[in-house]
Amino acid sequence: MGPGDVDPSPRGLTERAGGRCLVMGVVNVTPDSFSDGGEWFQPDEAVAHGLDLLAQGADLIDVGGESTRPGAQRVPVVEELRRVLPVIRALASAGAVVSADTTRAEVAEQALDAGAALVNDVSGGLADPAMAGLVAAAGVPYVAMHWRGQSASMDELARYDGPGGVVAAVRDELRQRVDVLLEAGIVPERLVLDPGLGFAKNGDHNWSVLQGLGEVLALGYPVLVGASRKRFLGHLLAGPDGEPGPASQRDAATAAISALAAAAGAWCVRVHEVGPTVDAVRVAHAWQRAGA
Ligand code: PMM
Repeated sequence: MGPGDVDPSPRGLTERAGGRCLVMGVVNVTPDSFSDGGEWFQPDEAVAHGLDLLAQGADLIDVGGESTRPGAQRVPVVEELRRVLPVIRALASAGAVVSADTTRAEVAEQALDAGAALVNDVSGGLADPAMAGLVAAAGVPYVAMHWRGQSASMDELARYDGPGGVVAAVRDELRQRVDVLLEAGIVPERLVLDPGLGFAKNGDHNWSVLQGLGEVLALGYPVLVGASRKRFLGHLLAGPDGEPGPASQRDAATAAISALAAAAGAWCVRVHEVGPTVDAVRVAHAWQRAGA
C-alpha cells in the first residue's frame, strides 16, 4: 500500500475516485517548462503548489524535474534528483499520491524511496533500458507514454506516413512497448498507456490522436491524456493576428479536453490547473451515469 494506505494501482485509484476519470496535477520543479517554468522552482514553493492542487481535488500529483518541452536540453541526473526528491518527500508525507515524472531509472528508484507511488515515464522505457526492470521489481504502477526521441529532436520525428497515419502508428508503437514492458516483468494491472500529445506530434497529429483515442483504449489498458496548455491549444486559440494564445490562457480549453477525454474513456487527465478539470470530469461522469 502507498502513502496513507491508498491503493495506488490504476484500478484502486479509480475506485477511490468513485469511478470517474482521475485528475493528475502537475508540479514542474524546473526553471524552463513551457507553461510554468520557474514558477515552482524552489522546493517550498513546489510543495505549497502541490498542496494547493490537492486541495483543489487532484487525485495524484506528478512531480518532474526535467523539462520535456520541444528543443529542451537534458538536465544532469544529480540536478534532477536535487530538484524532485525534497518535493516528493514532503508531498508524500502530506498524504499525496505522488507520481515521479522521469525517464531515468535512477531517479525513479530514489523517488520511490522518497515516497512516490508510481512512475510516469514520457519515454515508455525507451530512454533508459534499466527503467522497465526497476519498475517491475518495485511492483509500482507505471505510465508508459508514446515517445520517439529526446526533446531536442522530437519535432523532426513527427512523421506518420504509414497506413492509418498517426493514430495507427501511436497504437502500434504503444503495443510494441507493452510487449517489451510485460516481458520485463511489469504486470498488466499496473500498466497505464499515454498517447503522448505534443511528443513528436504536431497540432494536427494531436487532434487526430484525441479523435482516435478509442484505438489506444482498445489496447486494453487505462489511458492517461496530457493535453494541458500544450502548443496546439495556443494555435487553436490564436487571435485575429494569428499569434498563439499564451499558455496561461489555455486552461478553459484544457478543461474542455478533460471533459471530452473523460467521456471518451480516459483513465486520467494530467493538468496544470486542477479545479476546472475536476469540475469537467465530474460533468462527464454525471452525464455518463445518467445513461447507465
Ligand atoms: N507531458 C509533459 C510532461 N509529462 N507525462 C505524461 N504522462 N503525459 C504527457 O502528456 C506529459 C507528461 C509535458 O508537459 P509539461 O511541461 O507541462 O509537464
